Amino acid sequence: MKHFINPSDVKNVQELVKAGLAQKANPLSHQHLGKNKTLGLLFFNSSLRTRLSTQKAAINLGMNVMVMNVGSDGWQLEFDENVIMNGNKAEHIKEAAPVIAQYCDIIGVRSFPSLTDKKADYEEQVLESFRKYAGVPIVNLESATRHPCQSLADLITIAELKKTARPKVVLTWAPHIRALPQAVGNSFAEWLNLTDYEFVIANPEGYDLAPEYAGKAKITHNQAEAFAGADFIYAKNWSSYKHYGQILPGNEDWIVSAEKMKLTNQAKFMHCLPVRRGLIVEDAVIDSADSVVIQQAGNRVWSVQAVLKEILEGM
Ligand code: SN0
Repeated sequence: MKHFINPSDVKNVQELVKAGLAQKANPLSHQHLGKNKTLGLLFFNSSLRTRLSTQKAAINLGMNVMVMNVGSDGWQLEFDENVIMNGNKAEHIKEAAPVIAQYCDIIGVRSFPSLTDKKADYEEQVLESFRKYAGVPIVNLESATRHPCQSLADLITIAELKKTARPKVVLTWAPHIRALPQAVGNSFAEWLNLTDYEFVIANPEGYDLAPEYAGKAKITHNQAEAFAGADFIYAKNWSSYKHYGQILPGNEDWIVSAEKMKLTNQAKFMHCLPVRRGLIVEDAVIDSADSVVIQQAGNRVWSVQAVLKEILEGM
């Protein structure tokens, strides 16, 4: 693997899931692989799990780690080509990326979408510019349209917990007060579509994900129908793709409730976190024995450790 930006960078997703489980069983098995290698983590946005789990995975692999909140501590970066830089952006990505690459063997980047410029967001201007100008492997720590480290951790979690070969997995939209990216939903769908699990996406009208991400999933606007017989309920809010970046009125009743969970096949409750209790999910659900959000977050280490290991092995 050279980069880890989207699933097409991965040779075999099932093998990567297995590699994650193997790292979990034996975290220090490759602790010399990253010796004298430096991982740079660049955050344009907030992070808890991504930052700490990636740092932990790198430590397990013997790497050195440098972290920078480039969004708040760095110069504002220009990504457009052929512009006169007479605004508030002091540095161009054409200099910033190759400079950082001289200090780092691998660069991880977190950059959320603008949610105003659909074209730039869906062209992945920030991540693709790093890929183009850094010349070292790039790891996507949540970009405008994807969160592959999360999705790989989610597949690892489902692999650990599934009771049948082909569980019914439901991605359900849930309400939120802020306009959030589609990245987690997009990415979960994109990766689920690479398994043979039964996969249903439930969301209100106007909230369909971009078709290239929803892929072959069954899409329904009827949440109760989706929940029926489900083995996994994965809750996530996202703002509208169609009415780009908007929160559409209504739909507060899409909260994941204990009542709705009764429709399922005693489904496990999943969420990538951070989660807003009382909006996305009732306390009774996230505090129940069927909630696996903590295990899911724990698996973030093994997901990114499998990715870093494969990149290091290819260097
Ligand atoms: C991010 C998102 O993409 O939805 C990160 C998820 C891993 N979530 C948020 O920004 C939540 C912010 C909030 O106010 O609840």
